[in-house]
Amino acid sequence: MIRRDWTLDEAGRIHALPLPLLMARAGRVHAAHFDPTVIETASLLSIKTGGCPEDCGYCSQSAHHDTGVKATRLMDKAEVVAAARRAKAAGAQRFCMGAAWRSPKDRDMDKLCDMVREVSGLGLETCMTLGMLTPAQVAKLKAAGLDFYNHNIDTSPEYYAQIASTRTIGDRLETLEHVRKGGIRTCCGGIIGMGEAEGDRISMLVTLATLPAHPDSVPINLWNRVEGVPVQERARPVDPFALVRTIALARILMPASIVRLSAGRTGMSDELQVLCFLAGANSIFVGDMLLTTENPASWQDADLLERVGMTVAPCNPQRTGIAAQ
Ligand code: SAM
Ligand code: DTB
Ligand code: SF4
Repeated sequence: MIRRDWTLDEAGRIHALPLPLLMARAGRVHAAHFDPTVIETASLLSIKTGGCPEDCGYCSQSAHHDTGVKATRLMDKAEVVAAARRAKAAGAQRFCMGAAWRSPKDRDMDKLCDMVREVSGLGLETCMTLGMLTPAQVAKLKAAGLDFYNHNIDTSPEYYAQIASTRTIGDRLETLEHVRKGGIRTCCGGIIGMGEAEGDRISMLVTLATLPAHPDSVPINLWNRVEGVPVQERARPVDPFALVRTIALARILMPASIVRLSAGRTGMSDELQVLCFLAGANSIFVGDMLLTTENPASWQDADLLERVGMTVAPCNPQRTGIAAQ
């Protein structure tokens, strides 16, 4: 059953279960909605890097922080399509194009829509993450065939002001609403390891799980350390079991959503990644790079999945996209 009436109290009690009980519950929910041996893969490309006007305290691409990331212009379509071809050849099912913008300029929309059409034409699922969108921009991307839009809430409503001041979590939720109402599937999650409290992780997941529809994909990022950003001062190492608990709670609260173990895998042991899969994560980013930071090499991921008898395939395609309406 898909519920959207979770309370902080109830989620907190689930999160606090002894780990074997939490894992068993998450495992049951996972197996009821997905084949737990199957991992979905997505590939990321930064189509416009750095120089972003937002001041997100965790991000290497904000113009407010001195991180050494060089700002680039929006890539040409041909370059993007070539990268998508390579991602498909490497086995990715979804191609996610990210831009370091607060929101796209209307003059860029035709070019972005052309990219969506061509990448879709290769037989890949398309995803974009471009910052805030107006309903008119959503309609254009939808008409071009965009499958998913990524727009994370990043942390709890309570902690949000500590990590960004140029926007509110309400702004994020507004764009998500435009995307949902415009008929594009939503990808929305957050980051842990930015110095937030355990309660913030629970509150972030309850915020997602009580939206008018659960996000179709929920990326859980472990903050990938970048030098020169304010979060550096706040960040605390995350207990591996705290990450597993976050994944398990996401799986239990949003049973039919794809839960993606996203940034931060380079610092995780094989065993921790597999614990996250057992807790209900069923997607990863593949390819050597995320946007500006590193990701495990493809051979490492292939080797890991093979050793534990897991395979890469579309995640029960008949079930994806059915998250609570
Ligand atoms: N500018 C757009 C936006 O903010 O939605 C799209 C790109 S932005 C880099 C996409 C997401 O990447 C952010 O919402 C955040 O969750 C994640 N992210 C950024 N820097 C990160 C880091 N150092 N570690 C983990 N996740 C990060
Ligand atoms: C998401 O939740 N994680 C991805 C994707 N959505 C766009 C981005 C991770 C970025 C990690 C930091 C970097 O590479 O700059
Ligand atoms: Fe810009 Fe997105 Fe980075 Fe925030 S997370 S600074 S909006 S690229």
